[in-house]
Amino acid sequence: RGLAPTSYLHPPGLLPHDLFTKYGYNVYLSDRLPLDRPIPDTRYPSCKVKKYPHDLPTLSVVLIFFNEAMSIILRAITSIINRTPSHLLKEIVLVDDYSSNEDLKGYLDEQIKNYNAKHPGLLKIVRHQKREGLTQARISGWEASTADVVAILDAHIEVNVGWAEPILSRIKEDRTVIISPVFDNVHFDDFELLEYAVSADGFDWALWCLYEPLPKEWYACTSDPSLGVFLHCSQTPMTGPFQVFLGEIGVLDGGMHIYGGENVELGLRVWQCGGQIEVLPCARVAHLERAHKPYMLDLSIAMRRNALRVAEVWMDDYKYMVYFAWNLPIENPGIDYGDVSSRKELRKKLNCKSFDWYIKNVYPNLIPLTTVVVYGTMKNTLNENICVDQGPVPGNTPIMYDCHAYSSQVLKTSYLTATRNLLLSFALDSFLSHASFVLQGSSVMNKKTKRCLEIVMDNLSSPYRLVMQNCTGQKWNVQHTVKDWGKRSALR
Ligand SMILES: *[C@@H]1O[C@H](CO)[C@@H](O)[C@H](O)[C@H]1NC(C)=O
Ligand SMILES: [Mn+2]
Repeated sequence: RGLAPTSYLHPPGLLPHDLFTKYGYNVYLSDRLPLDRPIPDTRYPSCKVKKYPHDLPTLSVVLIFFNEAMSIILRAITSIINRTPSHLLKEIVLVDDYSSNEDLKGYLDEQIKNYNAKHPGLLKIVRHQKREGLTQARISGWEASTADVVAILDAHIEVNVGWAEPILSRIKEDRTVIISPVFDNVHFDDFELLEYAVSADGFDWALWCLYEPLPKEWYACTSDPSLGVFLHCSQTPMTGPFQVFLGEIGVLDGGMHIYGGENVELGLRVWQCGGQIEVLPCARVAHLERAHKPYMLDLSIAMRRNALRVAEVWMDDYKYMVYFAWNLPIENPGIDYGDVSSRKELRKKLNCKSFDWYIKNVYPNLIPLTTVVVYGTMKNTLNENICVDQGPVPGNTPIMYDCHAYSSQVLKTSYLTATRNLLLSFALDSFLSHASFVLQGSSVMNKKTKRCLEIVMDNLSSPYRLVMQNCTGQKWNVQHTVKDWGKRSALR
């Protein structure tokens, strides 16, 4: 097995370490690994013996990149050509989100010509004229695709054997199913493949994707582990193949910035508008996870904005839970999430179901925060520059600390239940269980001991301490109040 062609090797002036810093993975090694290197077949045994029809829908594969190393892109292309039946692979569409690396211009065009000399019309490239972000890049790739089924992937992947047939055959069975393959992990340093477990990705109220355990039925002896599992979120890198059904419901929300939230938006739109999303254990794609993201801006800013877009368009009265999760006031959150009117129209036009239907029928594991009445930071009226804080040892004794409103001070999951008990989430739990907190600006009293949560200053030079003591009439406020909670009948 020969080495990779050397024409794209990086100039000797760049040390392996510099390359690593620039790209976030071991480019020095990648440049020297064969483009057609074998990778372990991570499929279940039942997948390997499964038979699929010869006659299946055709496939366009979209590969998105931004300043990716040339050897990585060429290896992705090579794996797709070698591991997809040629009668099914209609084209590979490269989408360049305005890279600045020189080799991704003329040299890449030459490579495309070479591939097309061997496989006429197979490779296409779409180049953005400015940086437009992942979501727009996916949309551009989708729009340039002409096959029956479109698979949208990052360019730092290698598809594994037999990856396409299960996807195409499932979509042939049911055209409203959106599929994700299982993504295994290519290590950024040694490029070894690590097998990842199948998981049913879900999300939390901040709309971050997270791993959900698989449903129990799936593990039952009688079940076929090659069958699909429901997905609620296509975990970012894990953007699976999309198909024609998406053309009807729209690919992604073009109003989203950079990154984050688009995966949950897609999930909700598909489920609420009559489709479903599945992960197929027999379809495996190896994904290179960077050690660091060299060009990523502060993710949480774009994520928060995108989350509010999703909440406003798709979540009805449940949208308030997204505001709790991000500790934002429901009125005037101070975030411009852009114009969502066309998204709301789309939802109406497609006659999509409610979020209440979705959470009750499709995603019962997502627990509504219906008892929240106050959330955010908690201050004593004696001194409003300091906030209750979980302290240096989470789960230990809470302290008073200068207000910064980062997560250690946010009573995100503090609940004021119908019986008006304040259950403070973090460390205060044991300290304060069964405290009563009737209204904003009232004392916080432990109903058993009749003692109050208060602050004391031992002498003028020491900071305030948080204590339980005989009540002296101190009052507390929590940052945000849910004013008309309980009037929202949909949430009961
Ligand atoms: C707290 O109040 C109780 C009941 O009124 C009283 O017996 C006790 O001495 C008080 N403790 C302090 C430290 O003032
Ligand atoms: Mn990726």
